[in-house]
Amino acid sequence: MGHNKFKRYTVTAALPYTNGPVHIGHLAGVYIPADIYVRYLRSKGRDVIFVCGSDEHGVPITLKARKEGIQPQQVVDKYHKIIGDSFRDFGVSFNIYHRTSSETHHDTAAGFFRTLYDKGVFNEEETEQYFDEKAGQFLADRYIIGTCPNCGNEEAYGDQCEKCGTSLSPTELINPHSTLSGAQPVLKKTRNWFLPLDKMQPQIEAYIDSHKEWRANVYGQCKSWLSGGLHPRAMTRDLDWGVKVPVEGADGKVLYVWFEAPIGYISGTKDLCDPDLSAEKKSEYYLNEALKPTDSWEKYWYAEDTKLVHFIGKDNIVFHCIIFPAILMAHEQYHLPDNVPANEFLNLEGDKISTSRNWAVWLHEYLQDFPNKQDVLRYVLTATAPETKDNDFTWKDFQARNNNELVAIFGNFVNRVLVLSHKYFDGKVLMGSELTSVDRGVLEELKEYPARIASSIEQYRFREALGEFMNLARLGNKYLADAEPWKLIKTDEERVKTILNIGLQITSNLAILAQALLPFSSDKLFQMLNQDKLEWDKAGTADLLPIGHQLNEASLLFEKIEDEAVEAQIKKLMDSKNANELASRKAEDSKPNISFDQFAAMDIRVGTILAAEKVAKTKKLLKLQIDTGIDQRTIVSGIAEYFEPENIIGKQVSVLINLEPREIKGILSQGMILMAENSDGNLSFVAPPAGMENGSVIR
Ligand code: B3M
Ligand code: ZN
Repeated sequence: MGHNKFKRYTVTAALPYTNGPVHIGHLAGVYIPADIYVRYLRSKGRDVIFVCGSDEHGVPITLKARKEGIQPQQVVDKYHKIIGDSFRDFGVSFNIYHRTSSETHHDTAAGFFRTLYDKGVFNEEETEQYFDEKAGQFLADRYIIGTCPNCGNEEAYGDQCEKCGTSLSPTELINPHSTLSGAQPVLKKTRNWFLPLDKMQPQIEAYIDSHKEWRANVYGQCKSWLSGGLHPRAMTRDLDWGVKVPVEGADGKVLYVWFEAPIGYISGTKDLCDPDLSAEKKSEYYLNEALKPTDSWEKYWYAEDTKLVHFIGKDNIVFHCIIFPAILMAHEQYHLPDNVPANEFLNLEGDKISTSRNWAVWLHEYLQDFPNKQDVLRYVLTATAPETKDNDFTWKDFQARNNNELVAIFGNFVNRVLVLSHKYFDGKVLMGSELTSVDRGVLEELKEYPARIASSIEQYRFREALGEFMNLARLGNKYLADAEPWKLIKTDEERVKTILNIGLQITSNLAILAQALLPFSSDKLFQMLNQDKLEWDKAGTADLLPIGHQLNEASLLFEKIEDEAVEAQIKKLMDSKNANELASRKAEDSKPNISFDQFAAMDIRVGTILAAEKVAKTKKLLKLQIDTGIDQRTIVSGIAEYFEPENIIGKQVSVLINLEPREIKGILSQGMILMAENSDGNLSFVAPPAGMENGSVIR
C-alpha cells in the first residue's frame, strides 16, 4: 500500500531490557529514528500511536538480580523508572511507555499463548535440558558457561561465545558448568511447547518475499535464516521469572521471553486505548495525555489499513521478522508488520558499547552533563546514524558538528534574521522593494525541500533527511551572507525589509521541518516567531508570516561546546575503562595447599618502622630498623620503588620474625615485612589495626 493509503499507524520501538539504563547506542539504533518517523507523521496530521515499554523478563534481568542480591521485581522497578524518565526528558514522544511485568501484559501474553495452544499450533515435545542439582533448577542458556568448541574461550555462554561470536547450544560447550552454583549440570528431561517454524516456513517465506522493499540488511538476514531452514523453537522455558504458561502441567515454566516481549506492543496499546486506565497506571506507563489515540486497540492491530512499523536494532531482526509474524499468522486475527527498519550498531570512541564494561554514554547522565542539549545529541546521532553499517560516535565529532553545523549554519542563520528584524524594524515582519531574481530563485529552491525531506523520512532514510534539512539552512545562510542587509541598511532600507522577510519565511519553514528532526529547536523557533505550530504541508511557501506580524524576543538556538566539556567526557570514559580493567583482572591462582602445622610455624607480629634508608647501589632495597616488641632488628625489604624512606617511619607493619636470617648486599636481614600486591602491581603494607602494641601476635 502507498503511504497515504493507510488510515492509521502503529509504530513501536524495541522494548529495552530493564537491566540497565539506555545509552546512545540504543538512541541511535532505535529510539531517535522511531521518534523522527512518528513526529513526522504527526506533523502531517496522521493518526499514529507510538508504543514502547520495559522488557522486564528474560535472563538479563535475573542475572542482574543475582548479581545485586535483590529480587527481579526490584531490578525492573528501578530501571523502568530510570529508563522511562530519561526517554521522557530526552523527548522521545511515546504515546505510552508500558511494561511487561504489568498485569495487562501477563494477561495479554498468556491469552495469546492460550489461543495458539487451543488451536493446536504448538507441538509438545520432550527434550533434555541442563539442570543444576545444587540450585535445584533448570538452567537457561545464559546460566551455563564452558569452553567454546570453536575458539577455546573458557567463558562462553550456553547460547553464544561472545569472543568469536559463534552461536552455540549448551550441549556443545566443553566442560559446562552452572553460573548459579558452579556445579557441573546434568541433562534432565523436560516438556515444552514448540512453535513449528519448520512447517510454517512457506507462509513465512511468502511474507518476507512480499517485502523486498525492506532495508537490505533486514531482508538479507531474513533470507539467510530462511535459506538455512527454520527449526521448531520452544516457546516456553523452565524458569520462574516471566509470564506463567497458562496450561495444565506447566508448573515452573514461563513463556519464552521472545514469544511474549513483542506482544508487549499489543498490551501497551490495550492500556493506551483503555478509557478507564487509572491515573496511577497512566503515570507508571508515562502515558502522554496530549497524544490521544483515535481508535480501539483492535483497530491498531487487526485492521489491514493500519501500517505497522517496528523500529529495532539488528540483533532483534529474526524475532521481529520471523518469530513475531509467525505467531501473528498463527493467531489469524492480526495484521502483519509492514516494515522493520532495523539499524546497525553504534560504537563509541572506536570500541563496542558495553553495559557490563560501563563503556557507554548513558542517556540520563548526558541529560545531567548537557542540560537542554537534547537536540544536539539527536542531531549528531542522526547525522552519524548506523542505518546501513555500524558507525562510531566520538566526543570530538559531537563537538565539531555542534559548533560547525548547528551553531555556525542553522543557529547563525536564524539568529541573524531574528536579531536584525528586531534591530532594524522592532521585530516586525515587513515587505519592502520588489523581489529580485535572486529572491525568486531562493523561493523556488525552498519549494522543493518539504517533499525531499518527506521522501527520505518515509523511506526511513533519516540521515539523508537531516542532510536535506541542513541544506535548507545553508541556503538561508548563504542568501543572507550574499545579501548583506547589515550593509544595505544604511542605503536601502526597503531592500532590507524584503531580505529579512524572506529570511523569516525560510526560518518559519525550518521550524515546520524541524518538528520531526530537532523538536526542541522547532518549539523554540515557533516561540521566537510568535507562531503556532504549523502542519508539514504548510512548508515550502513564503507567506507563513503575514506583513505586520510581531516577532517575539530572539535567543540563541545553540551554543558552542568548549574543549573542556568534551575532554571531561573522554576522561570519564577512560576512567571507567581503567576501573573495569582493574576489576576484571583475574587474581593469580592459589599456591599448593600447606598443612596447618606449616602455617602455625610462622610467627607474625605487629612491628613499627623506626628508621629507613635506601641500600646503596640498589634500586629496589630499603634497610629498615624495626621494633618487633621483642627486640629491634634490621630487615631488608624490596620496596624502595614504592615508598620513600622518610614517608614510612613510624608506620605499623606486620612482620614475619622467625624467617631464617640471610645476608642481602652485606646486610644481615632478620625477618620479612608483609606486603599486599594489587593486580596493577601496586604494593601496600599489610597494616595491623590501629592501636595494636608492637609484638602483638598475628594469627
Ligand atoms: N528487550 C532488546 C534487546 O534485545 C529486547 C527487545 C525486545 S522488543 C520486543 O536488547
Ligand atoms: Zn568462541
